[in-house]
Formats: sequence, C-alpha cells, structure tokens
Amino acid sequence: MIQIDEIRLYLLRMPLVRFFETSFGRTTDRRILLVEVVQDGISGWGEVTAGEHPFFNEEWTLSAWEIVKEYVAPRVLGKRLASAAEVAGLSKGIRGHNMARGGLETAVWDLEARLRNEPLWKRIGGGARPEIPCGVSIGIQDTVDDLLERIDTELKAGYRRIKLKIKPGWDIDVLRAVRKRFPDIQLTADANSAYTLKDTEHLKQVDEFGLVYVEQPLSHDDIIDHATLQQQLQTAICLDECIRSPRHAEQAIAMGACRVINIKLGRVGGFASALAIHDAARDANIPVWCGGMLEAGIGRAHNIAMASLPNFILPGDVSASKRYWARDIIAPEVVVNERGMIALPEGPGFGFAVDQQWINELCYLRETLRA
Ligand code: OSB
Ligand code: MG
Repeated sequence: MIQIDEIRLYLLRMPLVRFFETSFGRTTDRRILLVEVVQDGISGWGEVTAGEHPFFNEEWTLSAWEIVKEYVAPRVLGKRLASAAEVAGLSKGIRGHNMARGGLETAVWDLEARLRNEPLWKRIGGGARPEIPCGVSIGIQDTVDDLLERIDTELKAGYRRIKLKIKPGWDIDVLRAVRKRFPDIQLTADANSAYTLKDTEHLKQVDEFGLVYVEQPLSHDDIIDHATLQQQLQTAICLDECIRSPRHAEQAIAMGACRVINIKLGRVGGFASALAIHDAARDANIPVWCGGMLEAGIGRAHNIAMASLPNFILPGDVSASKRYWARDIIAPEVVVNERGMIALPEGPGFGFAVDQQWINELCYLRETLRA
C-alpha cells in the first residue's frame, strides 16, 4: 500500500569531469532535478534524466521542474495505490514529458522496494545476472588522436564495448581509424538523429566496420524511414530517441525498423513502460541494452536495477561514477571492475545510500509539495 504524503524537488548543478559532445551539442555542466517521495518518514528517490536544453528530445531540466511540480506531483500526492506499478497511469493524461514523469515514477518504485526492505532489482523482476556488463559512450573529440587515446584508456579499464558518437564530418573516416587501431573490439556508433534517408549511400559505408549496431541514425521522431534504411544496411539499427512507449517498440519491431533497442528509463516514462518494452522486445527476439543520459548516482542506480532484467543482453552505457563526477551523490559511488562489470547491490531500494549533505551543497533550488 502506497500513499505519498510529501514530494521534495531538488535542482542541482553538477560540473562534468570532462565535456561530453554529441551531434546535437557539447555538455560541460549538468543541471539535475531530483525527486524525493516520502511516506511515513521513509524516502524513495528518482532522477529526471532530461538534458539542459531541448536538443535530445523536447524536455529540459526546467521544463521538467514545471511539469513535475504542476502536473505530475499533484496527480500522485495522497493517492492510495496498491503498488508502484500504478503510478505511470496517474500521469498518462500528460502528453510527452516522459522524463519528468519517469523521475517521479522511478522514485516511487525505489520507495516501494525500501518499504518492503527488498532490492529494487528484485521488485521489478530483475536479477537475471549478478553483474551488469558495461560499455562506454565516447563523445565527439577535438581530434582523432584524442579519441584513440580515450578508447585505449577505457579498454584498459575493462569496458566491454565502445560506442562512438558520430555526425556528418565525424563518421566514416573516424570509424576507419578506430577499426585500424582496434580491429577486434565490440564497436558501435550513435548518430543522435544527425542523418536523413538522403544519406543512405553514405550510411551504407558503416557496413565495412563490423559494428554491433548503428544507433538512431535518422530523425528523433521517425520509425518509418528507419525501416526503409534497415532494409539497405547489413549493420543492425538500434533505436533510441524514437522509442518512447511500448507501442512505439511494437510498431518498430513489426516494421523491421530495428534489430536492437536501447531502453532509457526517462525517455520511456519509467519502469512500468520500460518493463513492457523489455517484454515486447524479448518476445520478438530483439536484444535490449540500458542507455545513459549522463546520470548522477540516483539515475545510475536505477539503471543498474533495470539492466539486470533477462533481455538486457548487450553491454549498456552505464559506467563508473568517476567518469562523470568528482564526487557522486550516492555512497558508495558506482564502480566497474577490471572485467567491465558492475555488481548488483544487495541493499533495499536501489541499494546505494543517498548523500543528502552533498545534495544540499549542490542544490540551488528546492521545493516541498504536500498532499
Ligand atoms: O544518445 O545515448 C545517447 C548522452 C546524452 C544524451 C544522449 C545520449 C547520451 C550518451 C551518453 O550516449 C551515455 C552516458 O554515458 O550516460
Ligand atoms: Mg543514443
């Protein structure tokens, strides 16, 4: 039985250890919205994974602040719920804004697991593996030499798969240089919607490099063109941006628009939706993996729980805290061992302690909402 009596919002500023660049821009500093849900003095925590600008999708940190405060929280506060699985339905009437909705939804799942004194991964039906296989996403660099050096560092740290960010002007030649130096590694490329079907002949050149997949080459809101492109590529297409709901996943699978799906908790609106996408993909023999949005520790911890579900077969983008943060907001921070694995935590909820004092220091705006 769940009944949230208080929701606390925290807006944090967290500088990245190193800039991260995609086809839509460079991030050096994160603005992160945390959602704490409270019942009988017990807290569950969620992280909104929206970026600082509406460039990955339509959301950004401050739109999420407004949506959570004015629309999502009032629909959840004080409601009597049999389980966290009911939370997503309460905010269904809000169109879009899945990351804002997911920030609160994932917090309630954490709370429910903590109230039951059970690990979150167990609550959602995960635990298919005791350790999560990890890859890294490496942003666009200033030079190809910088990129080769960063790949070398990550491989030496044990990471099992390297994903490169690509865009027109930083794609085929870069992939060729990487393959020359690292002929055997598991390699993928993510375009974040930087191409159109007019680039089909250009994109066909990726078949040369034996990639595990190429991620979201075409428009952020497109499934149909991806199906057309997939027919012309040997390389599997993995969809990210355009899969926002179980229905999108089912349609993309039915159309042959992808052979792999990246699941991001925020992008799909939380665990209930992520679980349904996971199951739809599993039933169609489509492997999934856990994407990342440069999360702080709370989002990272939720991702670890999700990535323990059975069909999360491929290494994800969930990597060590220290690649992003001088000091993370959870304790212990997320560590990756020399075999490129993260061990599932044993504790209740998402299994890490929240560093409330550090959060208070990083926080520049807060608000408490009551039933
Ligand atoms: O498309 O997967 C993406 C980061 C920000 C926005 C979109 C994406 C990414 C990443 C980074 O690839 C994943 C991570 O290291 O958290
Ligand atoms: Mg992506």
